[in-house]
Formats: sequence, structure tokens, C-alpha cells
Amino acid sequence: MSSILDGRPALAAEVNAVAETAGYLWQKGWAERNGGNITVNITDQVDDAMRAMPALTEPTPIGVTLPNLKGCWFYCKGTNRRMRDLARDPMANGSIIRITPDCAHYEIVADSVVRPTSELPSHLSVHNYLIGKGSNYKASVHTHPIELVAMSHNPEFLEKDVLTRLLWSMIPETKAFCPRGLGIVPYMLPGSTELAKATIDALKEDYDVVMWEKHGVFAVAPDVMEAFDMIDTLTKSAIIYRDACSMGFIPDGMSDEQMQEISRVFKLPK
Ligand code: 2HA
Ligand code: ZN
Repeated sequence: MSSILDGRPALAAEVNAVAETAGYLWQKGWAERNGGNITVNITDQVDDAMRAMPALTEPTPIGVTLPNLKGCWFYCKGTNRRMRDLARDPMANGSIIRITPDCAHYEIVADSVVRPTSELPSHLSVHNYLIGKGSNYKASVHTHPIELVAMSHNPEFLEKDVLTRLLWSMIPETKAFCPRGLGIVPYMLPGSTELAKATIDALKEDYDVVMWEKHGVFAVAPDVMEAFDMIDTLTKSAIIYRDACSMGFIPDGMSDEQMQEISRVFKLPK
């Protein structure tokens, strides 16, 4: 079967990076059944031939109007599709969509009618926000990392930046590679526009990764691999914390001075 990726190596590379990431999410145990979503803003890769392609579907309401998405195109994981299947065949388990000129609908353009992710309102609202602030971030990843979700069941960890500080203090790399920490979004219905709004409010506090209480995390980054790396790094810290606790002690964590030294040397924002 022919694909929109044929003869478009840059676009194919972006979609293949999503497939590679989807494989990692499955291997990590973070993507049970259809769990998690990935969207990537691929507008930079769009050419005239793509613009001339007919839509495969009628315009479908997004649920919100997103003015900054005028003329934007996205690769989106399909709703009810499995990450482990997407890893093997990204265009059969995801699709390329474009936003209609009213900025309130999308249409599927390629390769086939695979309806996008149930978290589309969150993902597209976040892309709308990122474009509005002139960000170079193109990727958003939502997944269910076991240890981080487990930690979100403890109300103490949901106080602002308690978890950020704890996770940063487990190993120096976490602050260096996830320097904005972990924002917290209280539990809300998956896929709801309220969750989308709360996610943006948390990102506005200058986080790149936010925790959806008792559900998962949502990360934004310049590309999909960097979004994955931040979640992976935070999870590494969560595992170290858990392992110390399971050895029978609460880990000390690095001191404030040691963490400030990391910020100074790595020139970090916080
Ligand atoms: O798409 O993870 O939050 C499956 C989900 C929804
Ligand atoms: Zn989810």
C-alpha cells in the first residue's frame, strides 16, 4: 500500500521516531492495552502536494477552538490503538490530520481513516498553547509510568513541588535532564476538556512534564524522544526511591546544596 511517507524522508523520520518511542513505552510496561497517546506537530514537513490531498473524512469537531492551530498538521496515535502495534506499523495505528480553517475541526488526510487519540483535546490544546508562546516544542507524549502513578496515590506527594524535589534528589541526572520538574494536575476525567485546560495551566507554571493524578504523565518537548527521556529520567528516580523504601529505609536524597550546585554548573532554570 502506498503511504504519505513515501518519498518524504523527513516526515518518515518523524513518524518513525514516534514508532520507536511507542516501542519503548510498551517495553517499559507503561502502555497497557491502548494506554497513552502521542501527537507530533508535523507542519514543518508539509509540502504543496500534501496540501492538495483530499481529506479522507468530513471535518470532525475537536471540542475546542484553537486559533493558533490554523494551517497545522499533526501525526496522532489512533484511539483504541495499541502502542505495541504502533511500534511496528505507525501509519496503520495512527494518522496524519490537518486542522480546518475554523480551527475547531480536524480532518484525516492519510494513510487511512484511523481516528485520533481520545486525548485529542488535551494534546491539541497544548500544541495551541506552545505555538502561542513561540515555543519550538513539537511533541506531546502521554503515558502511564507505573512508579510515578503509584506515587500520585500519596496526597503528600501532590503538594506543589514535593515530588519534584524528591525525584530530583534521588540522582543528579534527574535535575539536569528534567530541569523544570514535575507539575501536578488533580484527578480529572480522561479525555475531558477540563483535563486539557488544567494541563495547560500546569505547563504555564513552567513545567515540561505534568502528572495527571492517579492516571499518568503528560510531557512536551522539541521532539518525541526528548519527551520520552524526561519521563524515563523521572521514573528512574521514582524506582530508586521505591527500591530504597523496599530495602527498609527512606532514602536521604541529595542535599539542597548539592542540588543548587547542579543548577549552577548546568545553568538550569530552577
Ligand atoms: O488513550 O491513556 O488517557 C488512552 C489513554 C487515555
Ligand atoms: Zn491515559
